[in-house]
Amino acid sequence: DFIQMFVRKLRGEDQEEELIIDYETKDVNNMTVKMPHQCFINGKFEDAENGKSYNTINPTDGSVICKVSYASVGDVDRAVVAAKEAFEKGPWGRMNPRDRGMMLYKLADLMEEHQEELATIESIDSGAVYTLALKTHVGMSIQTFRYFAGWCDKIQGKTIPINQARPNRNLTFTKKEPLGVCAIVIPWNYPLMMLAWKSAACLAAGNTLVLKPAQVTPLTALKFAELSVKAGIPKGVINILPGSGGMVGQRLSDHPDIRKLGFTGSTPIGKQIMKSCALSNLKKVSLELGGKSPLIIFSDCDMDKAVRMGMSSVYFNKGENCIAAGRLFVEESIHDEYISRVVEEIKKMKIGDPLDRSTDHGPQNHKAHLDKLLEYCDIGVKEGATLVYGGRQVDRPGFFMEPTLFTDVEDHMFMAKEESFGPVMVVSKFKDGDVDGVLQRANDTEYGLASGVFTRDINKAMYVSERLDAGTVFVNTYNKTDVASPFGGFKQSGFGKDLGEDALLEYLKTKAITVEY
Ligand code: TAP
Repeated sequence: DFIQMFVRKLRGEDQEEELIIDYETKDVNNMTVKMPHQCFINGKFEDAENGKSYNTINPTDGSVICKVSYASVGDVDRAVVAAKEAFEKGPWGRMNPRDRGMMLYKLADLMEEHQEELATIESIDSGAVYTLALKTHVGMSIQTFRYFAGWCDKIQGKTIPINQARPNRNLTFTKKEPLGVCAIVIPWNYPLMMLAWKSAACLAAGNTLVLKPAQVTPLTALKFAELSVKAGIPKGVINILPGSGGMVGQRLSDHPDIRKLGFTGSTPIGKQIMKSCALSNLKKVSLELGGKSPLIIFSDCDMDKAVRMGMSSVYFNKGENCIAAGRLFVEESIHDEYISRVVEEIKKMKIGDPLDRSTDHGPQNHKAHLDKLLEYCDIGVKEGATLVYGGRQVDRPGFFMEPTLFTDVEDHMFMAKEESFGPVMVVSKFKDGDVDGVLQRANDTEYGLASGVFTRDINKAMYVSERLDAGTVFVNTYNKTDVASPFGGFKQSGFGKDLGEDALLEYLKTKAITVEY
């Protein structure tokens, strides 16, 4: 078909060069998954330069899935050379934007064709419940590529009436240009989706990239690399390096030929990255960092909805969700009823194998994270918060934690301030009718990623959403992110949006050209 012809034309000399992949295969979830496990540099899968590898672990039972290449600084440097060459001299830079869009659509189609395989790999590598992995982790990744594919031929500048336009005949216009080689560093909670959110915007803008997945969840990123070759994306445009943050991530931040770094992860690492980006070559950065998102539930809410969505605001994806509600403020008159309704619902949650279609709650992503969550709960108990439910590891193999509920959490406590990033609902009461008081407490955090409010009073909802100091406000809903809507935080939750047109602009620079005629 046309795309295949086009792809062959673009690949030119490379068309005879077949992609060789040393797959790890596994029979799981009623299918055979084929997983690339090596570094992906300049269109080829290859071992790390120093031959090192590490094990990636299945959190459902703690078993080793396979060995994965452990990239070194030398691998980063080779990948950056390839990305620079692809940007400056390869077909990617010369291609017209509509054709670039076609390739990204093709990539999205291939991801869809492989969605069950991708979701299965995500499920075994990250512990994501398969049904959610299919719908959200993989489903939204596909939508993200389609959305940004559509932007490729709509990247436009402006004509600007400068003062000299008359009587001299001058014309100023702007062009939006790609930045060049971009680095992307992502966390483990939504491995493929975080890749998609950043890479799709980056590629649509015409850049090339070197991406480091989280060390604990590298497998869907490497599968994605394989699909990118099948979609005809030219060599060097996408490079994927599994490895450590301290080495690969740090080198990407320091590298003199990288012009932008897109990061999602913790606030302390974000600060370190920004510093390194500044000191090396002043590369542009965008940072999606931690959160402690407040959710305010007023007594005039739709109780059923507030219970259902309040639960998912915390327990969605085992709480490993950047916009998870880190603290719920419940109005005093409904507090006790709300808590007993939540307990009732927690008891119905099915904890188990994430590949089982009836499972609601899978294992935490990795062992160190589970340990940190258990310690988080211990601190809560020691400080005097009331542990109403859970707080323990589930007695079965793997890294499972009980969905947990704390009440009587006071403002000075560790739990009220620090993010858990796990299935821990942290509830505080507020006095009936005290809208300004609860707003003040909700905003008393250095984070500002997301927030939410439940009330049937539209005026109260508007008043509260105006005053919540966060990049996202959900009113009578939660977790409703969409590829077309900008996503990102205020304050120490970072800056620079993912998704929507705003994300595209993060990966473009503006050139002003003035002509006298
Ligand atoms: P981090 O420790 O910050 O790790 C994130 C990524 O940065 C990983 O790939 C990590 O590599 C890498 N990294 C570590 N040190 C680095 C360095 N010196 N230079 C460059 N890269 C480095 O976060 P995490 O524990 O994986 O993820 C949990 C945190 O991420 C939470 O705080 C959560 O709020 C935040 N998060 C935020 C969002 C959004 S959208 N704001 C989304 C998801 C998660 P390794 O693989 O070696 O650790």
